[in-house]
Amino acid sequence: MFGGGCAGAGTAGGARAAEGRAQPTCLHAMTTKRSRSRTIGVASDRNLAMELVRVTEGAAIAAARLMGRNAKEEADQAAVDAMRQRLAHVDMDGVAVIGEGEKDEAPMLYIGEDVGNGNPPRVDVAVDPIDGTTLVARGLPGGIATVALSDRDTLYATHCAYMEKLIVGPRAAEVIDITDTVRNNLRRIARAEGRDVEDLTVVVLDRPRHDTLLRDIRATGARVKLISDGDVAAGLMAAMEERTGIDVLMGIGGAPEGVLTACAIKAIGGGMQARLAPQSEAERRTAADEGKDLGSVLQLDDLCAGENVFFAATGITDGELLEGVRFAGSTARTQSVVMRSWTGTVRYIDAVHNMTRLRALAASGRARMTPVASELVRASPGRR
Ligand code: VTB
Repeated sequence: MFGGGCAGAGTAGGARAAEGRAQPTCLHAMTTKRSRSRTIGVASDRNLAMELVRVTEGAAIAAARLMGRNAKEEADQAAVDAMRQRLAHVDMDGVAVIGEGEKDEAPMLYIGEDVGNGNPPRVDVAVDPIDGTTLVARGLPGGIATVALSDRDTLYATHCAYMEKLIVGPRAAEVIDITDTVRNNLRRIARAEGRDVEDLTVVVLDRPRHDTLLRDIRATGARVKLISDGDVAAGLMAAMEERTGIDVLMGIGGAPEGVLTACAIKAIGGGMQARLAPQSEAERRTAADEGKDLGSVLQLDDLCAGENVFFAATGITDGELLEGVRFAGSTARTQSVVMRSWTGTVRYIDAVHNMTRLRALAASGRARMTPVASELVRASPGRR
């Protein structure tokens, strides 16, 4: 729980995270280092996910304005800016451990960057302002904005770009083994689910590196769903079996996305195993420099050792998990999901943002009070 300082720092995951943590990699991060970290002595019943959703709503609205414009960088930058601005107002003493964007050299929140207003609790922060930038740039389904928080020193830290993942829902959580064959895993998962392998649906990123994996899955008779991007949402769907019709996620995707997904799975209660999967010599060197053992299996608690984990995601483009941002008349409508590991509560939040009022607040200089105001002003038709 929050309190007592570095919860999890003594755990395997916590120790690894602390050891792997990089120094701030940009001037901004280095100039904002605070010395006012405090610990809290009592457990807090705050559900920070309820505050995080305002952050993801702001990022989603900012990115959605640029949907389909074939401008990945611009959309990403808009989402990053909105997220950074909103995170600064959240009551927390956070450090960005996962700031997606390194792999694609995209705009990002930097690893080591301080986030939040410096008040307790002390937390690790993982962000992906847009998971599925290409989806948003092309107006395709499945782009989301997402943030997670966990007790300080409990998130897996790495600069490696790629990670092999195996994700299932709660019923099959105990039967997966990423070191075993695809066939054996799918057989055990089907048994745990009380179904035939032929009735399982496995979601896989559509990449040439997955040719053998796909052949192995298809040889078992299982159904396959290929996605072009967005494996955070896909991982959530695999764990949220009752809502999505997807049972398993397999294959190699982004490592930052893997840690974010693990945060959500701590709340949903599914199963996840992972292994770093470098795709280049440079990445292998990064792993070696970080002292990472490429053979070792990362369990859910290695990826996220926190007891208090909060996750929020908002749809940018319409997807199977979440609806995208809809601009209509003087409103913008968003759909989000928020989760908290302590209680396991999962909430879906539909919000209607009143553009007219928020624009008036922005004009009066009081927009800071309203996290999405500036995005709405930017996003309102005819303003750009
Ligand atoms: C996935 C996907 C992301 O990276 O993690 C993917 O969810 C993996 O990397 O949206 P490659 O695209 O290089 O295969 C993203 O596409 C983000 O870059």
